[in-house]
Amino acid sequence: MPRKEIELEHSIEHLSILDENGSLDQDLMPELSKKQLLRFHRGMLLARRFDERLLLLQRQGHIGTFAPVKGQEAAQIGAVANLKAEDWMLPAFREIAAILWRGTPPSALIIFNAGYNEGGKIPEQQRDFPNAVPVASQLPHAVGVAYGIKYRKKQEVVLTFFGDGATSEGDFHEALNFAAVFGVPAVFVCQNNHWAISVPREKQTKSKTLAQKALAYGIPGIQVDGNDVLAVYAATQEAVDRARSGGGPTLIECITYRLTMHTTVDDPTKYRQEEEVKIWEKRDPLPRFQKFLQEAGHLSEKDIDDLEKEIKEQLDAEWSEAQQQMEKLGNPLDMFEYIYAQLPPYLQEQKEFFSQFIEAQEEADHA
Ligand SMILES: Cc1ncc(C[n+]2csc(CCOP(=O)(O)OP(=O)(O)O)c2C)c(N)n1
Ligand SMILES: [Mg+2]
Repeated sequence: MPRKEIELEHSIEHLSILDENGSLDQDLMPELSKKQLLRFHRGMLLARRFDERLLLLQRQGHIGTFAPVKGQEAAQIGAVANLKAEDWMLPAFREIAAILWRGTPPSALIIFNAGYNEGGKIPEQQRDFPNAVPVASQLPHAVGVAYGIKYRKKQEVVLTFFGDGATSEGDFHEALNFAAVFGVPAVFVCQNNHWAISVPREKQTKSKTLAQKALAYGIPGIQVDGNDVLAVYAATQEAVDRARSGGGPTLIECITYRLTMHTTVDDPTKYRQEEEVKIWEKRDPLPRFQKFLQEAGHLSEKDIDDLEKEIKEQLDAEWSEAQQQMEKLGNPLDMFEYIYAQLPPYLQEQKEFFSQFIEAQEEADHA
Protein backbone atom coordinates (compact mmCIF):
# COMPACT_ATOMS: atom_id res chain seq x y z
CA MET A 1 0.00 0.00 0.00
CA PRO A 2 1.41 3.40 -0.85
CA ARG A 3 1.91 6.16 1.58
CA LYS A 4 -0.34 9.07 0.74
CA GLU A 5 -1.07 12.52 2.07
CA ILE A 6 -4.27 13.22 3.99
CA GLU A 7 -5.06 16.85 3.36
CA LEU A 8 -5.68 18.83 6.53
CA GLU A 9 -6.62 22.43 7.01
CA HIS A 10 -4.01 23.78 9.30
CA SER A 11 -3.64 27.47 9.57
CA ILE A 12 -4.39 29.52 12.62
CA GLU A 13 -5.44 33.13 12.41
CA HIS A 14 -3.91 35.72 14.72
CA LEU A 15 -6.06 38.78 15.39
CA SER A 16 -4.82 42.17 16.59
CA ILE A 17 -6.76 45.43 16.24
CA LEU A 18 -5.17 47.90 18.64
CA ASP A 19 -1.40 47.60 18.83
CA GLU A 20 0.82 48.27 21.82
CA ASN A 21 1.23 51.92 20.83
CA GLY A 22 -2.53 52.44 20.84
CA SER A 23 -2.81 52.54 17.00
CA LEU A 24 -5.97 51.08 15.55
CA ASP A 25 -6.62 48.96 12.45
CA GLN A 26 -9.80 50.77 11.41
CA ASP A 27 -10.98 47.99 9.07
CA LEU A 28 -11.06 45.46 11.89
CA MET A 29 -12.67 47.71 14.49
CA PRO A 30 -15.80 45.99 15.87
CA GLU A 31 -19.03 47.96 16.07
CA LEU A 32 -18.97 49.49 19.53
CA SER A 33 -20.59 52.66 20.85
CA LYS A 34 -18.65 55.22 22.88
CA LYS A 35 -20.69 54.10 25.89
CA GLN A 36 -19.61 50.48 25.42
CA LEU A 37 -15.96 51.47 24.95
CA LEU A 38 -16.05 53.52 28.15
CA ARG A 39 -17.67 50.59 29.99
CA PHE A 40 -14.75 48.38 28.90
CA HIS A 41 -12.37 51.02 30.21
CA ARG A 42 -14.15 51.28 33.54
CA GLY A 43 -14.20 47.49 33.88
CA MET A 44 -10.47 47.23 33.24
CA LEU A 45 -9.55 50.13 35.54
CA LEU A 46 -11.78 48.86 38.34
CA ALA A 47 -10.18 45.41 38.10
CA ARG A 48 -6.66 46.92 38.14
CA ARG A 49 -7.32 49.07 41.20
CA PHE A 50 -9.22 46.35 43.03
CA ASP A 51 -6.38 43.90 42.38
CA GLU A 52 -3.92 46.40 43.89
CA ARG A 53 -6.25 46.87 46.87
CA LEU A 54 -6.46 43.10 47.42
CA LEU A 55 -2.67 42.91 47.40
CA LEU A 56 -2.47 45.60 50.09
CA LEU A 57 -5.12 43.82 52.17
CA GLN A 58 -3.20 40.56 51.83
CA ARG A 59 0.10 42.16 52.84
CA GLN A 60 -1.63 43.76 55.84
CA GLY A 61 -2.95 40.35 56.90
CA HIS A 62 -6.63 41.07 56.30
CA ILE A 63 -7.12 38.41 53.62
CA GLY A 64 -5.47 35.15 52.59
CA THR A 65 -3.72 34.41 49.34
CA PHE A 66 -5.21 35.20 45.95
CA ALA A 67 -4.17 35.14 42.27
CA PRO A 68 -3.68 38.67 40.88
CA VAL A 69 -5.15 39.61 37.50
CA LYS A 70 -2.77 42.48 36.69
CA GLY A 71 -2.00 42.47 32.95
CA GLN A 72 -4.88 40.19 31.93
CA GLU A 73 -7.79 42.63 32.26
CA ALA A 74 -8.34 43.01 28.50
CA ALA A 75 -8.49 39.25 27.91
CA GLN A 76 -11.21 38.94 30.54
CA ILE A 77 -13.30 42.06 29.86
CA GLY A 78 -13.16 41.66 26.07
CA ALA A 79 -14.49 38.12 26.44
CA VAL A 80 -17.24 38.46 29.08
CA ALA A 81 -18.53 41.68 27.55
CA ASN A 82 -20.14 39.46 24.90
CA LEU A 83 -22.25 37.50 27.38
CA LYS A 84 -25.89 38.21 28.11
CA ALA A 85 -27.37 37.85 31.58
CA GLU A 86 -28.80 34.43 30.67
CA ASP A 87 -25.38 33.11 29.58
CA TRP A 88 -22.99 31.21 31.85
CA MET A 89 -19.44 31.98 32.94
CA LEU A 90 -17.08 29.47 34.53
CA PRO A 91 -13.88 31.04 35.85
CA ALA A 92 -10.59 29.49 36.93
CA PHE A 93 -8.97 31.35 39.85
CA ARG A 94 -7.55 34.56 38.29
CA GLU A 95 -10.78 35.96 36.83
CA ILE A 96 -11.17 39.02 39.07
CA ALA A 97 -12.00 41.34 36.14
CA ALA A 98 -14.56 38.95 34.64
CA ILE A 99 -16.21 38.25 37.98
CA LEU A 100 -16.62 41.95 38.80
CA TRP A 101 -17.95 42.61 35.30
CA ARG A 102 -20.62 39.95 35.77
CA GLY A 103 -21.91 41.70 38.89
CA THR A 104 -20.26 40.16 41.95
CA PRO A 105 -19.53 43.06 44.34
CA PRO A 106 -15.89 43.64 45.35
CA SER A 107 -16.93 43.23 49.02
CA ALA A 108 -17.95 39.61 48.30
CA LEU A 109 -14.55 38.89 46.76
CA ILE A 110 -12.80 40.40 49.80
CA ILE A 111 -14.92 38.25 52.14
CA PHE A 112 -14.24 35.16 50.02
CA ASN A 113 -10.50 35.81 50.01
CA ALA A 114 -10.59 36.35 53.77
CA GLY A 115 -11.71 32.73 54.00
CA TYR A 116 -15.44 33.01 54.55
CA ASN A 117 -17.72 30.75 52.51
CA GLU A 118 -20.37 33.46 52.47
CA GLY A 119 -18.18 35.58 50.16
CA GLY A 120 -18.29 32.84 47.54
CA LYS A 121 -22.06 33.00 47.18
CA ILE A 122 -22.91 33.94 43.60
CA PRO A 123 -25.58 36.66 43.52
CA GLU A 124 -29.08 35.30 42.73
CA GLN A 125 -29.79 35.15 38.96
CA GLN A 126 -26.08 35.55 38.08
CA ARG A 127 -25.12 32.50 36.06
CA ASP A 128 -21.52 32.16 37.17
CA PHE A 129 -19.79 29.17 38.69
CA PRO A 130 -17.50 29.51 41.71
CA ASN A 131 -13.71 29.78 41.27
CA ALA A 132 -12.16 26.50 40.16
CA VAL A 133 -8.76 26.06 41.79
CA PRO A 134 -8.07 22.50 40.53
CA VAL A 135 -6.51 23.37 37.17
CA ALA A 136 -8.87 22.74 34.18
CA SER A 137 -11.62 21.14 36.29
CA GLN A 138 -14.06 23.84 35.17
CA LEU A 139 -13.80 22.80 31.51
CA PRO A 140 -15.78 19.54 31.72
CA HIS A 141 -18.27 21.39 33.94
CA ALA A 142 -18.67 24.04 31.23
CA VAL A 143 -19.28 21.35 28.64
CA GLY A 144 -21.87 19.71 30.90
CA VAL A 145 -23.73 23.01 31.27
CA ALA A 146 -23.51 23.60 27.52
CA TYR A 147 -24.80 20.08 26.81
CA GLY A 148 -27.75 20.80 29.11
CA ILE A 149 -28.48 24.01 27.19
CA LYS A 150 -28.43 22.16 23.89
CA TYR A 151 -30.58 19.34 25.27
CA ARG A 152 -33.18 21.84 26.44
CA LYS A 153 -32.97 23.77 23.17
CA LYS A 154 -32.12 27.06 24.90
CA GLN A 155 -30.36 29.98 23.25
CA GLU A 156 -27.74 30.33 25.98
CA VAL A 157 -23.97 30.22 25.73
CA VAL A 158 -21.28 29.04 28.16
CA LEU A 159 -17.91 30.76 28.36
CA THR A 160 -15.08 29.32 30.41
CA PHE A 161 -11.63 30.72 31.23
CA PHE A 162 -8.42 28.80 31.82
CA GLY A 163 -4.66 29.23 31.49
CA ASP A 164 -1.91 27.90 29.23
CA GLY A 165 -1.02 25.36 31.91
CA ALA A 166 -4.55 23.98 31.86
CA THR A 167 -4.08 22.80 28.25
CA SER A 168 -1.78 20.04 29.56
CA GLU A 169 -4.54 18.56 31.69
CA GLY A 170 -6.67 15.63 30.54
CA ASP A 171 -9.76 17.62 31.48
CA PHE A 172 -8.96 20.15 28.73
CA HIS A 173 -8.75 17.47 26.03
CA GLU A 174 -11.79 15.54 27.21
CA ALA A 175 -13.82 18.74 27.40
CA LEU A 176 -12.85 19.92 23.91
CA ASN A 177 -13.48 16.54 22.37
CA PHE A 178 -16.89 16.14 23.99
CA ALA A 179 -17.86 19.73 23.17
CA ALA A 180 -16.87 19.27 19.53
CA VAL A 181 -18.53 15.88 19.03
CA PHE A 182 -21.79 17.03 20.58
CA GLY A 183 -21.61 20.53 19.06
CA VAL A 184 -22.39 22.27 22.33
CA PRO A 185 -22.60 26.08 22.72
CA ALA A 186 -19.31 26.58 24.59
CA VAL A 187 -16.55 29.17 24.19
CA PHE A 188 -13.16 28.16 25.59
CA VAL A 189 -11.04 31.21 26.45
CA CYS A 190 -7.42 30.32 27.16
CA GLN A 191 -5.39 33.12 28.72
CA ASN A 192 -1.89 32.21 27.62
CA ASN A 193 0.05 34.34 30.09
CA HIS A 194 3.26 32.44 29.27
CA TRP A 195 3.65 30.85 32.70
CA ALA A 196 2.04 28.12 34.78
CA ILE A 197 3.52 29.22 38.10
CA SER A 198 7.24 28.66 37.27
CA VAL A 199 6.75 26.45 34.19
CA PRO A 200 7.20 28.45 30.97
CA ARG A 201 4.89 28.00 28.00
CA GLU A 202 7.71 26.33 25.98
CA LYS A 203 7.87 23.49 28.50
CA GLN A 204 4.10 23.08 28.52
CA THR A 205 3.67 21.87 24.93
CA LYS A 206 5.57 21.37 21.69
CA SER A 207 2.71 22.99 19.73
CA LYS A 208 3.52 26.31 18.07
CA THR A 209 0.23 27.79 19.27
CA LEU A 210 -2.35 26.70 21.81
CA ALA A 211 -5.15 27.71 19.43
CA GLN A 212 -4.13 24.95 17.00
CA LYS A 213 -5.24 22.35 19.52
CA ALA A 214 -8.74 23.18 18.23
CA LEU A 215 -7.78 21.62 14.88
CA ALA A 216 -7.35 18.19 16.44
CA TYR A 217 -10.89 18.34 17.73
CA GLY A 218 -12.35 19.73 14.50
CA ILE A 219 -13.52 23.06 15.89
CA PRO A 220 -12.56 26.65 15.06
CA GLY A 221 -9.55 28.04 16.91
CA ILE A 222 -8.12 31.53 16.83
CA GLN A 223 -5.20 33.30 18.48
CA VAL A 224 -5.68 36.92 19.51
CA ASP A 225 -3.63 39.64 21.11
CA GLY A 226 -5.04 39.18 24.60
CA ASN A 227 -3.82 42.61 25.69
CA ASP A 228 -6.01 44.20 23.04
CA VAL A 229 -9.52 44.42 24.43
CA LEU A 230 -10.95 45.11 20.96
CA ALA A 231 -9.41 41.99 19.40
CA VAL A 232 -10.56 39.82 22.28
CA TYR A 233 -14.04 41.31 22.00
CA ALA A 234 -14.21 40.73 18.22
CA ALA A 235 -12.96 37.13 18.38
CA THR A 236 -15.25 36.25 21.27
CA GLN A 237 -18.21 37.89 19.55
CA GLU A 238 -17.76 35.59 16.56
CA ALA A 239 -17.46 32.57 18.85
CA VAL A 240 -20.48 33.51 20.98
CA ASP A 241 -22.62 34.19 17.89
CA ARG A 242 -21.58 30.86 16.40
CA ALA A 243 -22.36 29.00 19.62
CA ARG A 244 -25.74 30.71 20.03
CA SER A 245 -26.79 29.92 16.49
CA GLY A 246 -26.00 26.21 16.79
CA GLY A 247 -22.50 26.31 15.26
CA GLY A 248 -20.79 24.62 18.22
CA PRO A 249 -17.70 25.42 20.29
CA THR A 250 -14.62 27.58 19.66
CA LEU A 251 -11.19 27.77 21.25
CA ILE A 252 -9.71 31.26 21.66
CA GLU A 253 -6.08 31.69 22.70
CA CYS A 254 -5.44 35.13 24.20
CA ILE A 255 -1.75 36.03 24.21
CA THR A 256 -1.21 37.94 27.42
CA TYR A 257 1.11 38.17 30.40
CA ARG A 258 0.83 37.97 34.16
CA LEU A 259 2.58 41.19 35.15
CA THR A 260 3.01 40.20 38.77
CA MET A 261 3.24 37.12 41.00
CA HIS A 262 1.32 33.86 40.41
CA THR A 263 -0.28 34.22 43.82
CA THR A 264 0.70 36.23 46.86
CA VAL A 265 2.83 33.30 48.09
CA ASP A 266 4.97 33.27 44.93
CA ASP A 267 8.19 35.11 44.09
CA PRO A 268 8.47 35.32 40.29
CA THR A 269 12.00 36.78 40.41
CA LYS A 270 13.14 33.22 41.23
CA TYR A 271 12.19 31.93 37.77
CA ARG A 272 11.72 34.74 35.26
CA GLN A 273 13.86 37.58 33.99
CA GLU A 274 13.19 41.22 34.76
CA GLU A 275 13.79 42.05 31.05
CA GLU A 276 10.84 39.85 30.05
CA VAL A 277 8.55 41.66 32.48
CA LYS A 278 9.76 45.03 31.14
CA ILE A 279 8.83 44.02 27.57
CA TRP A 280 5.33 43.09 28.68
CA GLU A 281 4.89 46.22 30.78
CA LYS A 282 5.13 48.12 27.49
CA ARG A 283 2.27 45.96 26.18
CA ASP A 284 0.08 46.66 29.22
CA PRO A 285 -3.55 46.55 28.02
CA LEU A 286 -4.73 49.49 30.13
CA PRO A 287 -2.57 52.49 29.01
CA ARG A 288 -2.86 51.24 25.41
CA PHE A 289 -6.63 51.40 25.54
CA GLN A 290 -6.58 54.73 27.38
CA LYS A 291 -4.35 56.20 24.68
CA PHE A 292 -6.76 55.00 21.99
CA LEU A 293 -9.78 56.44 23.82
CA GLN A 294 -8.01 59.76 24.35
CA GLU A 295 -7.01 60.02 20.69
CA ALA A 296 -10.56 59.14 19.63
CA GLY A 297 -11.78 62.01 21.81
CA HIS A 298 -13.74 59.68 24.11
CA LEU A 299 -11.70 60.27 27.26
CA SER A 300 -9.75 63.21 28.71
CA GLU A 301 -7.10 63.34 31.44
CA LYS A 302 -9.74 64.85 33.68
CA ASP A 303 -12.16 61.98 32.92
CA ILE A 304 -9.47 59.53 33.97
CA ASP A 305 -8.75 61.48 37.19
CA ASP A 306 -12.47 61.62 38.00
CA LEU A 307 -12.89 57.91 37.33
CA GLU A 308 -9.85 57.07 39.49
CA LYS A 309 -11.41 59.09 42.32
CA GLU A 310 -14.79 57.46 41.89
CA ILE A 311 -13.26 53.97 41.88
CA LYS A 312 -11.19 54.73 44.98
CA GLU A 313 -14.32 55.86 46.82
CA GLN A 314 -16.19 52.80 45.61
CA LEU A 315 -13.43 50.48 46.85
CA ASP A 316 -13.20 52.28 50.21
CA ALA A 317 -16.94 51.73 50.64
CA GLU A 318 -16.65 48.07 49.60
CA TRP A 319 -13.89 47.49 52.13
CA SER A 320 -16.02 49.05 54.91
CA GLU A 321 -18.96 46.91 53.82
CA ALA A 322 -16.78 43.78 53.83
CA GLN A 323 -15.47 44.57 57.32
CA GLN A 324 -18.98 45.07 58.67
CA GLN A 325 -20.15 41.80 57.17
CA MET A 326 -17.12 39.86 58.41
CA GLU A 327 -17.75 41.00 61.98
CA LYS A 328 -20.92 38.93 61.87
CA LEU A 329 -19.18 35.86 60.41
CA GLY A 330 -16.54 33.51 61.64
CA ASN A 331 -18.45 31.04 63.79
CA PRO A 332 -16.15 27.97 63.94
CA LEU A 333 -19.23 25.73 63.85
CA ASP A 334 -19.64 26.82 60.23
CA MET A 335 -17.09 24.15 59.33
CA PHE A 336 -19.96 21.70 59.53
CA GLU A 337 -22.03 23.63 57.00
CA TYR A 338 -22.01 23.74 53.18
CA ILE A 339 -20.85 20.17 52.53
CA TYR A 340 -23.82 17.98 53.34
CA ALA A 341 -27.49 18.91 52.95
CA GLN A 342 -28.03 16.61 55.95
CA LEU A 343 -25.12 15.97 58.26
CA PRO A 344 -24.26 12.27 58.66
CA PRO A 345 -24.77 11.09 62.29
CA TYR A 346 -21.04 10.96 63.14
CA LEU A 347 -20.59 14.62 62.08
CA GLN A 348 -23.80 15.63 63.86
CA GLU A 349 -22.29 14.11 67.02
CA GLN A 350 -19.01 15.97 66.49
CA LYS A 351 -20.90 19.23 65.89
CA GLU A 352 -22.82 18.86 69.16
CA PHE A 353 -19.65 18.01 71.06
CA PHE A 354 -17.83 20.99 69.56
CA SER A 355 -20.78 23.31 70.24
CA GLN A 356 -20.75 22.33 73.94
CA PHE A 357 -16.99 22.73 74.00
CA ILE A 358 -17.25 26.30 72.66
CA GLU A 359 -19.98 27.16 75.18
CA ALA A 360 -17.85 25.83 78.02
CA GLN A 361 -14.88 27.86 76.79
CA GLU A 362 -16.99 31.02 76.64
CA GLU A 363 -18.31 30.44 80.15
CA ALA A 364 -14.76 29.90 81.41
CA ASP A 365 -13.64 33.12 79.69
CA HIS A 366 -16.39 35.09 81.42
CA ALA A 367 -15.93 33.48 84.84
C1 LIG B 1 -4.98 19.78 39.18
C2 LIG B 1 -4.05 20.80 39.78
N1 LIG B 1 -2.71 20.61 39.70
C3 LIG B 1 -1.87 21.54 40.22
C4 LIG B 1 -2.36 22.66 40.83
C5 LIG B 1 -1.41 23.72 41.37
N2 LIG B 1 -1.49 24.88 40.46
C6 LIG B 1 -2.25 25.95 40.77
S1 LIG B 1 -2.22 27.09 39.54
C7 LIG B 1 -1.15 26.19 38.63
C8 LIG B 1 -0.65 26.69 37.30
C9 LIG B 1 -1.76 27.06 36.37
O1 LIG B 1 -1.22 27.65 35.24
P1 LIG B 1 -2.15 28.22 34.11
O2 LIG B 1 -3.18 27.21 33.75
O3 LIG B 1 -1.27 28.70 33.03
O4 LIG B 1 -2.93 29.43 34.83
P2 LIG B 1 -2.31 30.78 35.42
O5 LIG B 1 -1.96 30.50 36.85
O6 LIG B 1 -1.13 31.15 34.62
O7 LIG B 1 -3.42 31.78 35.35
C10 LIG B 1 -0.84 24.99 39.27
C11 LIG B 1 0.07 23.97 38.72
C12 LIG B 1 -3.76 22.81 40.92
N3 LIG B 1 -4.33 23.89 41.47
N4 LIG B 1 -4.59 21.88 40.36
MG1 LIG C 1 -0.54 30.60 32.71
